[in-house]
Amino acid sequence: MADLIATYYYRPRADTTPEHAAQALADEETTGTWTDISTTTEYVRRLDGIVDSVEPQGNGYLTRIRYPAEIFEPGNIPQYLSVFAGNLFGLGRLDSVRLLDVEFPDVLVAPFPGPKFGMEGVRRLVGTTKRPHVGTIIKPKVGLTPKDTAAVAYEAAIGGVDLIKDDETLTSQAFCPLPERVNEVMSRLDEAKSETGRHVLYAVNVSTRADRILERAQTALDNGANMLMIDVLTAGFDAVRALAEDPSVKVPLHIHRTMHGAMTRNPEHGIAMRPFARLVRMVGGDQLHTGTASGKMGHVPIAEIRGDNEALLCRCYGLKSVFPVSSGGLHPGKVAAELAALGTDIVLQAGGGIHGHPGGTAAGARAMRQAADAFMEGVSAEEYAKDHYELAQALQKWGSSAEHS
Ligand code: CAP
Ligand code: MG
Repeated sequence: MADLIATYYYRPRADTTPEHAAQALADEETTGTWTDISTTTEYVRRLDGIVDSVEPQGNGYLTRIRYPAEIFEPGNIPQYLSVFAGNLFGLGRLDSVRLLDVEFPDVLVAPFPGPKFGMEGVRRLVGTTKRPHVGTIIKPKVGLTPKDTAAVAYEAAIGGVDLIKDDETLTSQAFCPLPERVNEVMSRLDEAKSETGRHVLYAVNVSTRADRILERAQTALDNGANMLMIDVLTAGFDAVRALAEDPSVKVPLHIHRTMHGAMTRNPEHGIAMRPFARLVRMVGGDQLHTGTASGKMGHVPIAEIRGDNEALLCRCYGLKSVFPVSSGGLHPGKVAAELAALGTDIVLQAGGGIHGHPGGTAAGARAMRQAADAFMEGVSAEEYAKDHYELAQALQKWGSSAEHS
């Protein structure tokens, strides 16, 4: 049985050598504790964590820790996390520690069916092959009634988006109960479909308490939902899994990562996006936010985002690929920079960058699609804007730059 290997960046406390600090981490998460103990019988030693390597990196060190696969209960994500992303973050012998990546042995991935649709399945539903998908988040993120939410969705669909989604904080509050919202939005999307012939996805945020998530998903499906959304870090990996593995859920799952910044943002401490991306693929997310090259959120090096997207797209473990989502502070003037940096197998989302368009939501959606079309045709946004009015208006308002918002 192959082992699980986790890679960490860390800084040891001043009175601790790098080797001792890495060993303390391996011990804490496997058979050891802070002192010798009399209860460690010899046969337990096969479960010892092994420090494979320690090398200098930046202000600290990089270590690869080998965890025997037998330590893990196959298929139990909370238990996996408690080992390679558990107590170690609080150990006093380390001033800081960041989990960078995890290599899973086959035996620990085998219990997971992975995405039901994956990128190819989502593309098939929408009818695309190569071009990036364009999506929008209904804004304002909270406050609209179901009818007004549906009116915004209709405008976005008419303008040409492939995907409309709830924002991460909208679930089923009194001002916009989920059943009415889904019902209204889906009937307006039907209207748009009869006018344009295009199938637009609506990702309904079903995040809620663990024991009610299936029921809520069912309510969304009963009201016509053709995609579901889960806030994976606040609802939990098993919330996604419960939906992915339920045979009655026959729609793709859009995965938002709200709260990730608490763990991913500090380059010296926490958890990088990579392990989360791998877990989301295992539990069955069909598309996942991984960040932008030029948007409004914290600036992650582009190479890191590319690596995260590669973890979603690579041929591995026999799992379908996950559609990466680039979102946060995007507008038509940033489309070329995103596609050049991250490739065209991507969902580009814009909330403010569509609903803030001077011509309104439909014009904003058109401008985003025009910017994507321009890139696919190898033409600059400025050139394309000469005979695409909505794009011209967007560039006039926001400009076109690869600088972060
Ligand atoms: C984007 C967004 C998303 C962020 C999350 C927001 O809206 O809806 O939640 O993209 O970041 O509320 O900010 P705008 P990430 O287009 O109006 O910015 O995808 O990096 O997790
Ligand atoms: Mg949002």
